[in-house]
Amino acid sequence: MKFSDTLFELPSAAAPAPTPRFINLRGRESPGQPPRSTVQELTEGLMAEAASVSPKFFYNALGSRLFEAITALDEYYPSRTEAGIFQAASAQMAGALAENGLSHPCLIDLGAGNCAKAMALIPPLQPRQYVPVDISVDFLKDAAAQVQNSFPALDIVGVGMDFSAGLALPDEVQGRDRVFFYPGSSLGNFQPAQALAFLRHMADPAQGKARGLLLGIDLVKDAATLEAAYDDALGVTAAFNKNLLRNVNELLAADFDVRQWRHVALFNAAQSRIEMHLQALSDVTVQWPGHSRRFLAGERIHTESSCKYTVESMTAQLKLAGFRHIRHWSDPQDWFAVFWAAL
Ligand code: AVI
Repeated sequence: MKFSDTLFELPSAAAPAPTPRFINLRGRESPGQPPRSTVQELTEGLMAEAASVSPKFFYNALGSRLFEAITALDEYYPSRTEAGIFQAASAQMAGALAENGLSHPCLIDLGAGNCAKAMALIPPLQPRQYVPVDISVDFLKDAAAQVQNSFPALDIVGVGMDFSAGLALPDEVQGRDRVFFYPGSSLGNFQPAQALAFLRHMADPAQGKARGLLLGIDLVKDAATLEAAYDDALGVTAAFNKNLLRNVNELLAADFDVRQWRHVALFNAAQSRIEMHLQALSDVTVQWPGHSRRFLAGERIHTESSCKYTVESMTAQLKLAGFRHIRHWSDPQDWFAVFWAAL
């Protein structure tokens, strides 16, 4: 049977889809017992003069669902714009991969979430192995099982890990023909210098072992459009931002009162990034074991930066990271771009 026949074979009643393999590298994270590094990282950020919490702490189970809701909002144009680009150009993308000898790649989906974006790319890209990776383990397990249901013959290895800390993937992930799929402008959540380091790490033959990268990135545009995308009328993004405090409460046994904070989103043009903050509505003292922090009214916790690139600035980043054969596709308004970059 040809590869394509087995990949798209429908599940029959007699042979239910297998449960995909799943490797959890996140360690034990029951409430009250997060890894020591998590406690340390959160404590350092909250105790800093300019307090901050990494955006990775948005994504507990509720946060992942709230993010899914954000992607359906009218104001949040990145998801639908990127989906339109994939729909229009996925055959050309498959052609670009094939030109680089990657007709049946190992597709590594960074921050896979509900795996919906990759599901649409599996038919045109025909991966030999699909590796969804996410920090939100339970959410990912369910999503990987759904992918397996749709593609019963596809080799799937789900990996629960914080890939912002490194890309050392388990041995079950094939080492050759690796194509990283990093959609949704998630690279924008790193500062440009960190983004470059991450791209270099991906391309390193001793680390990520990438042969190619499919990258979705949001482009610079007018401030009003950008700010509306991060401060929607329904308040979903505000809930997503404030839910981070609930996650911190759970991880640190802290006592943030969500009602004492307001959501702030602004475009910092000088740094070409949207910033999200939580701002104290009045003086508040927050406590967790061994620590206490007083925030004055108006003081902020920086929770996310979402850097916006131009086609030129992202091309330059990819070149600096060692990628060659770079091309991109964008929408008619040039609001978003998908890059293919091969080594
Ligand atoms: C996941 N990441 C690319 C989103 C972004 O646009 O920076 C997260 C997000 N934050 C608020 N809305 C969406």
